[in-house]
Amino acid sequence: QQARPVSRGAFIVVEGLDRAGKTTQVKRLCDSLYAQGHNVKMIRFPDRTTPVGKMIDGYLQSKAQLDDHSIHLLFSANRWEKAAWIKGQISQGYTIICDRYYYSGMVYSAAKQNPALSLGWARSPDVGLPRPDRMIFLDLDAKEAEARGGYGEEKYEKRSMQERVRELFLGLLLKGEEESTDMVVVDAGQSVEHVAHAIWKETSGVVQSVESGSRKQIGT
Ligand code: Z5A
Repeated sequence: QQARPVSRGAFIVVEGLDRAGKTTQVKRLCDSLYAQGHNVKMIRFPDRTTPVGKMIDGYLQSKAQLDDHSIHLLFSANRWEKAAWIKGQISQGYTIICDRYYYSGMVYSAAKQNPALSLGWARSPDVGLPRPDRMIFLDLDAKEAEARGGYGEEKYEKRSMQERVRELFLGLLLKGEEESTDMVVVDAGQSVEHVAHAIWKETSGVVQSVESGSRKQIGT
């Protein structure tokens, strides 16, 4: 289908535990939006292709040791590297579907239980980044996530860490700030089809209203 002129593109983030199905669902959502005539691009964090991303990759693969604060700031820098690109694409009418964002940044660092690294501290370096129009949290029990393929190869892929991460993600709903108002929880324990359908229900209307101009500029 031919893409139609739009006011701006939407910015949709998909979050969740490792193996919750983020990559699978981001691709499906892009395909569905594209099939309906939307201009759409996907992006993922960490972006391991940049110099900063390569440092993050080394850390996640336990090839490099880094202080908790240092790695946190690298994850944030990795997002700032792409901030202007995201804004530019959105203003040109592209809807961006993003696999992980600053929510992961906050909760994974806070889940380390380093007393000098609170959730509040973890949010601060990301303040000012483009704010999503909707964040979908794919909620999955840590045990179920573990049973899915390839689990256990990287730094944070341990049951206790994943359980704390899930708790912190769900705790964002109670914060009463933008993290909670932007967030919708989808049960990721269902079939791929069912999860895709639930995500579609929560995002297609947002994309339509953004593109038709009923939502203002992208927030920060
Ligand atoms: N991290 C951080 O600490 N700070 C930050 O700021 C950011 C990230 C941005 C790497 O992330 C690590 O970085 C991550 C958080 C931390 N923690 N660790 N370790 P990543 O995004 O590169 O890695 P990941 O989360 O592990 O991605 P993933 O392995 O690609 O998982 P996924 O995208 O959620 O799942 P998937 O690839 O779509 O599916 C995984 C498997 O499950 C696959 O075999 C599928 O076929 C299967 N699957 C998918 N959906 C289903 C359903 N519905 N049923 C059954 N099976 C399914």
